[in-house]
This record gives sequence, structure tokens and C-alpha cells, in this order.
Amino acid sequence: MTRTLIIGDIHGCYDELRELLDAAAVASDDVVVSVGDLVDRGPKPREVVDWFRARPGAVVLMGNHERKHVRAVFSYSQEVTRLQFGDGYADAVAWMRGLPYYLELPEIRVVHAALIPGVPLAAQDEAVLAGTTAGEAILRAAIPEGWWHERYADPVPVAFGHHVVGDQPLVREGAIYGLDTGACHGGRLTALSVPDFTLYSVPAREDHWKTSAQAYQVPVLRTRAWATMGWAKLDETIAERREHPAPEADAYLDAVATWAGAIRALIPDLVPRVIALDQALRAEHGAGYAAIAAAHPAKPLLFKLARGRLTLEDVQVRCGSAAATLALAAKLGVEVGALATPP
Ligand SMILES: [Mn+2]
Repeated sequence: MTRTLIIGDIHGCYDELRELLDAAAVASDDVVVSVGDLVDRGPKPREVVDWFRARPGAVVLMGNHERKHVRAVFSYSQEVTRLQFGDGYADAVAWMRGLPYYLELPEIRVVHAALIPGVPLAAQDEAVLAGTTAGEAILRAAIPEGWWHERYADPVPVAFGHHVVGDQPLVREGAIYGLDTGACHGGRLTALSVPDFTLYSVPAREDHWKTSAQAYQVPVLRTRAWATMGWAKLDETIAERREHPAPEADAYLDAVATWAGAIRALIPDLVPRVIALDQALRAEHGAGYAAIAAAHPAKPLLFKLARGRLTLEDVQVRCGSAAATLALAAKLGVEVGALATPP
């Protein structure tokens, strides 16, 4: 008998996925279905995605986490996932774009998050099915009190994930199967086999999100565009991040603040640098000065100086970020050394 194994939110828990497939003794001609949320929070999202993409007879539904990647809505867990995927990220997101929002089998329906009871799957709002923030609001408007699945009385049972229901699946025989048992948070990974309606479950090895969230703090901070960020934005980004103290991240932020401070300290010195450059060019080129100044990378500042109107503010407006300051400093012959590269 060919079975269909419907697996709850995997969230990058690849080792647990393999253990669950073994526990359920999945055969090569069985169909394996993910309710969605293959990625984010767990340690091996790329391995999970690659496994589903490579396996014949696999179906993956669009979870709200896949949808965040597809729509480039980036919170911390998506930033971590992007780093975990490395050069495979764009290809994985292109694949996610084509994921279906539901699966309808003779024995069961499968959605990621929710549905409005009594409405055919094809007529459901995709945001409700995937469990986006907008979808939650639509669902709340339709069902102001309690859970959608408490009201579910359609003739075909429904399996879903999205909300961690505890260490054990949420089951109402013949009606609802809530399969998200929090694998990425150190709970369990759970699957339902149909048509036999047998449940399988394996324990998570650890609280993966706690571990990954910690391990990726500095790598994610390194992806920030510190060099081209305006100074105010840079100060704000560091201050916001410091609201959540963590030794390694704080040490990295100290290095960024020191680097930024050293570059900002160059700015007042750039006015005398323009004056010195002007004097050097005049001494060297004499009557040819005007042509040389007109062709010089620091031309606008040399012209301001020639008109007697060079102020610190003229320099400051050209030094709105680390990269802009370093570029101007280079034009004025300032040796910036190691400051050229952010921490
Ligand atoms: Mn989830």
C-alpha cells in the first residue's frame, strides 16, 4: 500500500527529518508531504530543501516562512537562513516561489496554517492558508472567537502546522491533525501517515533556534552595509542592537563603533587638507593651476576655497557615510590604511 506521510513544520531540522522518515519506515514509492516552513530557525535548511527537491513523490506547501523569503521580508531568522544557504540561496528562493498553498487528497486536506471552515480550498485566501500576518487578520475577522480548527466540521479531515500545539500533535479523530510540535525549539518532529492515519514522532536533538540565533549574531551583523550607511543610521543600528546584550555581538559592535569613530575623526582634518592641496598645486603648477584644479577629483572643494567660501560644513556634506568620507580622504591624499575595510 502506498502511503502519504504528512510532516509538520521542519524548520531546518534535517537530522530529525531523516530520523522521522526512518521511524515511519518510508518506502521509495510513498509520497512525502511537508506542510511548509522547511526553513528558518533550525541548523540545516539547505539540506532539508535539497532533500525535498531531489525526492520523487515529494510535495511541499508554501509556509509563511517560505513566503517571507519569496517576498524578501527579512527578519533575523531569514537573515540567518540566507547565510546558511550561502550561494544556493537565490536558487532555493526561486524554487519556493512555485510552491502550492494546499493539497487535497481523497482522505485528507493539507494546509500550512489555517482555512475558513466551509469554504472550498481553491476559494481560500492564500494569506490565510500560509498564515501570514495579513492572513491572521483575515482569519480573525472571519472567526472572531477561538480557533478555526475548533469549528472545523467539513467532511474531509485537515492536517496543518504553523502553530506549535505542544510536544504532542493536536488531534480530533477524523477531523483535525495539528502537526507542528516545535522541532526547531527542542520539541518533536511529527508526521501523519494516510490512509492509515498513524502518527509518528521523533524528539528534537536540542533547542536549535536558541543555538542558531546565538551562533549567527556576528555573521548577520557583518552583512550590514556599515560602509555606506549614513552616520545617524549607523549610530541607531548599533544602539538598537545593544539593547540585547550578548558578549560576541557587543565586541563586534565595539569594533564597528571604533572603526566608524576613527573615520569620522578624519572629517575636520579634511579642511586643512584641501588648503594644503591647493597650496601644493599652486606651487607646482603656477599659471597652469586653474586647469589642474578643474580636472582634480577634489575640484568642488578647491573651487569653494578659491572663492574664499570653504567651510567645515562643505566637507561634512560630502562625508555622509564611512565610504563617502574615505573616498574624499583618498582624493585629498590621506592615507586611510586598515580603515578602508569595515570590521
Ligand atoms: Mn512554522
